Amino acid sequence: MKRLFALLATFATVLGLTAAFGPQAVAAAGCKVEYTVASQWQGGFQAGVKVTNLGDPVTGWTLRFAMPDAGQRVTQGWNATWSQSGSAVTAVAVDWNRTLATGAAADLGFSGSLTGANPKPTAFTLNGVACTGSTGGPTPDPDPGTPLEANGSLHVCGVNLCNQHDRPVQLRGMSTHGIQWFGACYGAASLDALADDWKADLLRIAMYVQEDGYETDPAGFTSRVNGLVDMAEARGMYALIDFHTLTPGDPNFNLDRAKTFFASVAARNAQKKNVIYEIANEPNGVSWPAIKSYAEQVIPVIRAADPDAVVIVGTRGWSSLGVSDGSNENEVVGSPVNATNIMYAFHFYAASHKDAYRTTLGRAASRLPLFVTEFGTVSATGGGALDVASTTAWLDLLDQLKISYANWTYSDAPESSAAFRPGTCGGGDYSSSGVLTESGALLKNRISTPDSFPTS
Ligand code: IDC
Repeated sequence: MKRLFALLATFATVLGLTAAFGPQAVAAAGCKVEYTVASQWQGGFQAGVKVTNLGDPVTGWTLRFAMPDAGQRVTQGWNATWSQSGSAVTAVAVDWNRTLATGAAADLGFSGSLTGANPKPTAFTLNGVACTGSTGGPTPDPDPGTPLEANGSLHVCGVNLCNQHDRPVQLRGMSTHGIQWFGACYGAASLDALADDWKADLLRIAMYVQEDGYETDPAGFTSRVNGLVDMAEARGMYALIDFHTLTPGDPNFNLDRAKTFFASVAARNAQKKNVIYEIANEPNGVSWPAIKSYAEQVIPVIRAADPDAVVIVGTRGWSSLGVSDGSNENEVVGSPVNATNIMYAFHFYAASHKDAYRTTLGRAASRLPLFVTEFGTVSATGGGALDVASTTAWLDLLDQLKISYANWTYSDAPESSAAFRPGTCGGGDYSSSGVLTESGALLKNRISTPDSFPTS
């Protein structure tokens, strides 16, 4: 036997195949699965499946597991292609998550039907290997401080947003509604709730330019925005200053106003670590070259006063990277804004924008730094039914790609995208569950989970 081995080894060396017989030949494999039931109701449930690759990087993967009984069925799944035969469930990677580096995770989920109790599935395997692993590592600092303390000054690193330790981070937070209409929603109590109960990292300050916004009182709106920047900072949150252009859709219509506004807020806030600038909410009915030209005139104004802050540029088709106009990210990749430390905005409304948009985002995320500065759980009108499955698919994808987001809206507007029930901002209670809408409850659940920002 020994002889045979020696012979084989010699043979291998001669053929230059030592590695094929050495320990390196055995690809390291292993995985960990975290299965969570997010919600359950009569006859159904929704579950999340986070699978972490603990072995060598894989390109293309299949996750299998066994439902405890065949009456428990996947009815709709996301972030993978799902199938079920008897009790055996299969989830195959989709384009945007087929590559899993060592330690990387894919977040999948599904809605299921249920006949009896809801015991956990068993026998999880990734590419045929049992998922028995644990990721180990140091336990996170029990008191990492506020998001602002943990991350400090932000900058763009490759396609990511990075913190003071030069490590990628994802900020999760909420957008105000138009501050000209819902000012009453942004006082000390509501921002305390956002920081303390929601544990949000980010407040987006939506300053409309038209519709009774900035153009009617530039000094007044500039000072309101600055006040909100300070309130966010005092609570350890980042502030995203959104120059909320919408109608007309060509940001150049507001070029002079943008220059005046950003020169002022950038000078006033240059020393702060918590400010991010979003220079045009949703360009629409306008070409990418026109948006790029606007950006290349506004960004230098910001840089002159505040050289190192992150700036976010809206994209074509209501910040859809052009998808809503039949285009895609190629126009930006092929002709990027001539500036550094910038990101591009991507917006979606979960009930209106689904797989085609997710596919574009997944592909674009490895080519462009992206920030979801606004999204809704409902239709693009801001109303209609909450789409839980699509919202969950989106948020799982954003978590996986470490893309920051702000949800429309932290307000009590009489529309289903609002987080609070109408009338909430007239009272002082932003904390009890009774004041939340369905959308608010879902978002608060997602945003309040621990951040575990990298600390070194
Ligand atoms: C909507 C508001 C609604 C308001 C309307 C026009 O929810 O109350 O009447 O704007 O100002 C966007 C925009 C955002 C929209 C939102 C929902 O950025 O201003 O808010 N939406 O329609 N893009 C896609 C959807």
